[in-house]
Amino acid sequence: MLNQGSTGIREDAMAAHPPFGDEDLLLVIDVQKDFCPGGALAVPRGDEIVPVINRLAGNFRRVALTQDWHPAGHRSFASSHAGRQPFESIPMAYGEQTLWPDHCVQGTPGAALAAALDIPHAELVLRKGCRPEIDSYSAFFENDRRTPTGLAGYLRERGVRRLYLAGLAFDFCVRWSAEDAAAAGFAAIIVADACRAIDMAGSLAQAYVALSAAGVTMAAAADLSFRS
Ligand code: VGL
Ligand code: ZN
Repeated sequence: MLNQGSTGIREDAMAAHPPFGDEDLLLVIDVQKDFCPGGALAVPRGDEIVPVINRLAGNFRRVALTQDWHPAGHRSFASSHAGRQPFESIPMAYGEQTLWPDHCVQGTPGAALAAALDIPHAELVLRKGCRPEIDSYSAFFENDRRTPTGLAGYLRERGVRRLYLAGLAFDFCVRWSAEDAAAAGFAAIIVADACRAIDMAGSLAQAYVALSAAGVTMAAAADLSFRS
């Protein structure tokens, strides 16, 4: 027998509500074809996180996505610098910049979200790295570490207090986004098994040190499913 409350609304419908509330938001970083196996800047096993993120997203009322979204000839591409190879580092006006293979070029198939990503209720898609002269790892600030993307303002105005982060790559865009989220006053939790790392030149070890210093915590997707 169905338990009908005073409103006449079936109470078992409540069970379908996500356990996270309006102050919690899942921020899915750069889950794009170019960062998955076969893509231009493939993160090892990057595709494995897609079903994990899809499941996780079902627990959140609020989800936002980011897309790395570079113009052709972007300054972070090794191909824009004569004699330079991908994964070398060079000084730029705003500091050291790793040079990457051409990736996530605006409007190309590689810049599209991974085809299997299935989050119809995502409320925002933020594109970053759009300016030709400057890279943007973080969803909050470009790589000069001063130019805001506007995301902190959006989240504050919309009442978000706690951010759960997932995506690619753990040691670059997820790391910088999480650090900036914590610095901006949000609680920041990385869902570790919903991320994969590039792991180059010590980047993974550096990420762990920086994240722990920034007060970012790590969680597992399975643990979050039980939170109420
Ligand atoms: C990323 C390198 C270059 C990332 C983006 O999403 O982590 N990494 N552009
Ligand atoms: Zn990029």
